[in-house]
Amino acid sequence: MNITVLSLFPGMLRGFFESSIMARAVKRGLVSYELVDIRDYATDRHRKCDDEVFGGGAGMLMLPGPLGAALEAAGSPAKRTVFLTPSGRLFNQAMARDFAAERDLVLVCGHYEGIDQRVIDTYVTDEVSIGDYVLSSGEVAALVLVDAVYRLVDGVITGESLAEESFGLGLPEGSDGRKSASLLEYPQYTRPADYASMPVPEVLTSGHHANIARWRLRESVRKTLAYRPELLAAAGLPEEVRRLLREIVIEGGSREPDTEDPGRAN
Ligand code: 6GU
Repeated sequence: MNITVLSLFPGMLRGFFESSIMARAVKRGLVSYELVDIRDYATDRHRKCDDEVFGGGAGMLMLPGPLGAALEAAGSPAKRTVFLTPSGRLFNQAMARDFAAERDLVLVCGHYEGIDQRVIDTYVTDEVSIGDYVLSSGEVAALVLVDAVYRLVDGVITGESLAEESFGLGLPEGSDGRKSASLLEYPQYTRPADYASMPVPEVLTSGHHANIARWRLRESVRKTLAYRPELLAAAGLPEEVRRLLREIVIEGGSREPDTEDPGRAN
């Protein structure tokens, strides 16, 4: 996959592409990237890239001239072209998979109050927001999108890791087409078994795989109910999950699970 990012502050992006798993993916030829400084496409001697908004209002807008020229040079709109904006469609894992299937991706980072609508109409194929809050720079949002997308490109991370996060809970597909999307991850522990007088839940050191799986599913349901109850409103939750949900609600949602209770075993 080739990723082109258009920005007024490409220095904000460079460190990400030169570090960690992304750096390795680039080295292995799985991902290539280009960081384009929009200011290089400004035509006046001040390299001006923004101006006041027609009709009035606070803030400045990015000029269509330099940005349009940069987009043209990047191959938009023939290539999938994403504008990062808080007024876009809310980003999710299904969109990440959709973008990961593209050979080329062009991202536009907005600054100031945004960009001229005519640039959006001419070059942008997707307007994407990463969440219901306002960031001062589209660069941070672009990196969130890039991170979610490139790791889904074949070979970037092991298929095993992807399979685990997608299917680990053995649930039917959620609305985004992946199984794990239905429930949040259960709590995890490593050595030592007793840390600061807090022992690891006993069931996890029991070696009883069925009980461990039951405990994890139950904790996932409990956590999802507490943090993301809307995920549980989805139709088609497996009967086992709905049963756990009823039990947790009756308990008040906070009681320690008792997986050793034979009455609760399947
Ligand atoms: Cl994509 N950009 C900005 N500036 N703020 C945001 C956002 C994007 N998504 C959420 N907030």
